Amino acid sequence: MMIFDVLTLFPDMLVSPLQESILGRASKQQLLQVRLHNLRDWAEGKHQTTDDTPYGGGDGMVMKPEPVARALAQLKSKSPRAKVLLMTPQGTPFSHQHACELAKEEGLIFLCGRYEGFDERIRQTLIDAEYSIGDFVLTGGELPTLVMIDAISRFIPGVLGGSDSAEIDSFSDGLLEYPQYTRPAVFKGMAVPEILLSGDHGKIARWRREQQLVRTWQRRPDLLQTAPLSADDLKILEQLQRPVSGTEEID
Ligand code: 4GX
Repeated sequence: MMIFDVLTLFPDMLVSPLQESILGRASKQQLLQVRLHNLRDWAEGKHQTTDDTPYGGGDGMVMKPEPVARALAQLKSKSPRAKVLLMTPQGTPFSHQHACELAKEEGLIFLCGRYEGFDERIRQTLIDAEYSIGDFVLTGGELPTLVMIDAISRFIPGVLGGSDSAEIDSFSDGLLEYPQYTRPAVFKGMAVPEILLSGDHGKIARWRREQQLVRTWQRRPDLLQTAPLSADDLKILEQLQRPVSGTEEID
């Protein structure tokens, strides 16, 4: 069973998302366990202070190193092989590939920052990897932690049932997904593509692959640099790049 430890000042932020739907089911089935820890429990003094003003001046607050160091020492003593992860806009862009690899670990410890983040000496000595979930600034590391736990859990065997298999999902083949349709056959005057009603599974598979390539080319051309493409795929992409017949220049 995969153990996720989360160290945060706001453990309640994570409770309901982890109880619902697929993650809730996986917890009940003991495929994973998320243990939430309040950093304040390792703070000292009457006010259990976890932050302080930055040396050198400036706006905002910085999280003090001692409570984090004490908390991580205790969590690591219980999960000695667990990797400690920090979520920050300065981290490595988190991807499908990272989710897949992290799912093979036996434990992960997520350190959630608030304010301007942690004292640099925490980052230097106690963190194994830093990830960013995108180029925007959030109010803390709690939502990135939820995003990462969700994405990682999908790769834990048994978490996705038969109807929600990870293998055939977006990104496992490096391309965007093809469009999906369900009943009714006509909705607000828009018909489902005829080929999907044909029952010809070979044709349907080729149409879906073509849709994946078209969408990826239109929306995320960067992904085509790394996606594994067949000779047939390249032929389809060549046709997309060719100008519409009748508009080509004559020389
Ligand atoms: N992808 N944030 C973390 C506080 C902080 C700052 C520095 C540690 C070091 C974010 C993101 C993100 C905002 C989470 C600042 N903690 N994290 N927080 N985008 O914006 O991961």
